[in-house]
Amino acid sequence: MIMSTATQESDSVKQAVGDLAIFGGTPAFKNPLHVGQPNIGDHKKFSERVNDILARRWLTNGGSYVSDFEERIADISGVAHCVAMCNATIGLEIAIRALELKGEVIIPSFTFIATAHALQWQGITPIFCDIDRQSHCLDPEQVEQLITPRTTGIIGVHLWGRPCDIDTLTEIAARRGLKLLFDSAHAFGCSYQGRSIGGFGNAEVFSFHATKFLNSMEGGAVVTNDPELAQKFRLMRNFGFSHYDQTDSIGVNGKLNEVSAAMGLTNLESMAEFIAINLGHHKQYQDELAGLAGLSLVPYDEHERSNYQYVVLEIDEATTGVGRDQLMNILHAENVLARRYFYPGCHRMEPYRTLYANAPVSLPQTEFVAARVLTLPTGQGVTPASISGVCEIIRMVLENASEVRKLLDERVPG
Ligand code: T4K
Repeated sequence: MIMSTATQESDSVKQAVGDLAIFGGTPAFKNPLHVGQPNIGDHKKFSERVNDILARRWLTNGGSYVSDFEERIADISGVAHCVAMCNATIGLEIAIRALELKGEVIIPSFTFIATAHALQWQGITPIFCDIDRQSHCLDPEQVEQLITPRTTGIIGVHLWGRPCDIDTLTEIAARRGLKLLFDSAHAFGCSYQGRSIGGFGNAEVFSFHATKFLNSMEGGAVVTNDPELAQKFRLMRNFGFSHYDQTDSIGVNGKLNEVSAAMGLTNLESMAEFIAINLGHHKQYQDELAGLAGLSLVPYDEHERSNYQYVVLEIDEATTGVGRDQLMNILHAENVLARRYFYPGCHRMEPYRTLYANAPVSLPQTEFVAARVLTLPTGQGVTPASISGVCEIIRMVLENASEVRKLLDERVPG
């Protein structure tokens, strides 16, 4: 049985703009309503597994919970090899090194900073590419334009769990002799043209961080159908050790521990319920925010499998009359901690803003999307009543946009 951790209900009805907490009213939620609250499976089963780990005194380094977890992830993703990692960032770093990427690698700027850091950390230049305005993923046309003699690879990111244009990227990588890696941190349990995410490109990297659809508290995995590459990942994950006292390559400590694997295994048993909850929440947001001009919810393709982990609003300020940041500040005052992932885009964050200040490329779609998106609370920790509370606030703000805007402007001196 899954125990709900939801404690918040919206208990302050907003009848007038003056009731909004940002203007002095009582916050709608007593406790913060987070984006990214963990989905947690059966507490009892998890405890039993932890007790077993303690009794057997095997905590990490080749433990049986990690190998069971790897088997299950490979099975669900339809790939031959899964190498569990302590997090996806280390997974990306290991995959990048094992694929022998160097020089320049093309990535989207509109992603979590770890995608860029995993390259720069190893002295490889991330070349920031624009995204497609609809999919929020790499624009293959610009990828092609950015290829230079120094380019060794492409990293696509399946943002929000919605797959990139995998076919076109695969074709470009093959034709131009480049490696193709996918940052699939958001996309465990999702599909592309009916095939599970995990088996595309040279390798894919999942994140099992607490905030992800499937979590092992901290954790990740690199998956591939290439046995030699998988062996390289395994060696690099454990300092390069192949036997006692023998290293075959350079390596790092990327190992997942047994308790994290136990958490991952426990949560896998509730995967179907997590998807059902997320899908229900997504539909509820869609229904309760319907008809608000200038506001749209990023859709998931009904013909594919999705984990629905992100509820992403796009706000067109010219139509709504209230900007994304204004709406976010209003929600924060109500204790709804909506997030503007992945603002302002990696190219505008340090060290990249300074390092590549003169990069010639323009990223209009990235800038456009990064200025509009706002992610809303979802997942097992959020109740339908809380979602109704969030939607009521958004609706009342947008239906009274000019009054809200006027009051907001009055708050800023000058
Ligand atoms: N590639 C992509 C595309 C990614 O999105 C990520 C990670 C990675 C690579 C790297 O994966 P990992 O190395 O992390 O495995 C969070 C996560 O830390 C990060 O994993 C994730 N992406 C990113 C999108 O979100 P923050 O800075 O938002 O974390 P934080 O601490 O603000 O947490 C988010 C919200 O979740 C908060 O409002 C509080 C809530 N929360 C968080 C935790 C940890 C809880 O309620 N309980 C919790 O235990 O980065």
